[in-house]
Amino acid sequence: MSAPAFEEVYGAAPDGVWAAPGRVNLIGEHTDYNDGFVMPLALPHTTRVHAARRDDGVLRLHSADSPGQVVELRLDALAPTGAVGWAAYPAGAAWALREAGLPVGGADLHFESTVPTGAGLSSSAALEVSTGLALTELHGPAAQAVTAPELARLCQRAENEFVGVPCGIMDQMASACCVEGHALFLDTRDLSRRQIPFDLAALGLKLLVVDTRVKHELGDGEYAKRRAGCEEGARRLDVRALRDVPYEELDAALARVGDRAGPGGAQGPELRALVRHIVTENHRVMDTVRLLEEGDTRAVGPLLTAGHASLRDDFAISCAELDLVVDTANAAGALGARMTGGGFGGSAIVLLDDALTTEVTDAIRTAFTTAGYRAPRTFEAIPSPGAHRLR
Ligand code: GAF
Repeated sequence: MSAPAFEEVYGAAPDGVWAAPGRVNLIGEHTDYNDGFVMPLALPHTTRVHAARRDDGVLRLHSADSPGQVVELRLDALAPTGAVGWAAYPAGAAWALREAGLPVGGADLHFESTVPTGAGLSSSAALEVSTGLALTELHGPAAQAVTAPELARLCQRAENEFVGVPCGIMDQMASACCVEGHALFLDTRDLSRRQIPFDLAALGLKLLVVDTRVKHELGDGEYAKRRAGCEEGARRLDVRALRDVPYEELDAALARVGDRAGPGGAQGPELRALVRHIVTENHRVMDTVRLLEEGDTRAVGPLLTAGHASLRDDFAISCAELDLVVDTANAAGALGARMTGGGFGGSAIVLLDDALTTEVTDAIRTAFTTAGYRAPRTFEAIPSPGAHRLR
């Protein structure tokens, strides 16, 4: 069945259409809630919202994925309730904009998305940011004054407080601020950023995304546990966030974390492993930026693989399917590979010579079949624009 258009749902044409992309993260995983460094790039996969302004304080939401089900909410009654389901993301974005005092009113919204859900590719951020952009642009100059990073912050607040997921800022910043042909090097402490040219085709290289189709669920408590463990590590080291632990002082810092169990029951060795991942991962991001800026893109491969080992062994958020992608891709001649996003399933990325694409992809497929896993979905990560108005 084809998706019902805005007109069919609401009986009139929309005022405009906005799009916000999903993302893959090249490197810098779980560093964002430690005030650290990340380097995502936007995907060509977007959430598009067809939107018409309303001036009666009503927000109506409809998704092509749930045809015929219109969610109707009053803006002045929106409150963080721990509500589940897709509508919590756009409702949360509207709530956060209004909490920030922006003169955002009602709207009729119809969503269509090509961002795979539960694949670690930021479908939630795409939903929040597309909503935020549409609402601010529909409701006049005062609302339009919000900058892209401010919008990202508000969408993060929507996810943290309205939806109840304790995520960092990376996904919303990627969706709002990425630039076509570039990776976004972001300091998540102050949101300072640099767009790093990322033209792999010119170098005969490719970045593949392999969606294992193992569903990840950020809300299942494991993400929050890692976050709490990192915060405990920072407390023991007497720093504002683990970003402040210098790489050169890692051994001394690990010794200071000690053996005491943490508040959530995490043992000393587990806390030390979390700290080690964050400190080494921030260092890998800086190395990646340097290599890309020096034009030594091939040398980024081993950093990706080292990042994966750290996420698997120290942060303990990989899974058998993700490990199989990484090991198989590397054995088949890739330059490097790693899981990307929150973990516990979702997607991996593979950096490889373009000429090896078929070989590596086939090797991964065969390995999945042999292991009895569901066939993965594979596509190229083409660095695409951040959120924008389509018409
Ligand atoms: C998820 C979160 F939403 C991000 O904030 C980030 O922490 C990521 O996992 C891990 O790097 O996508």
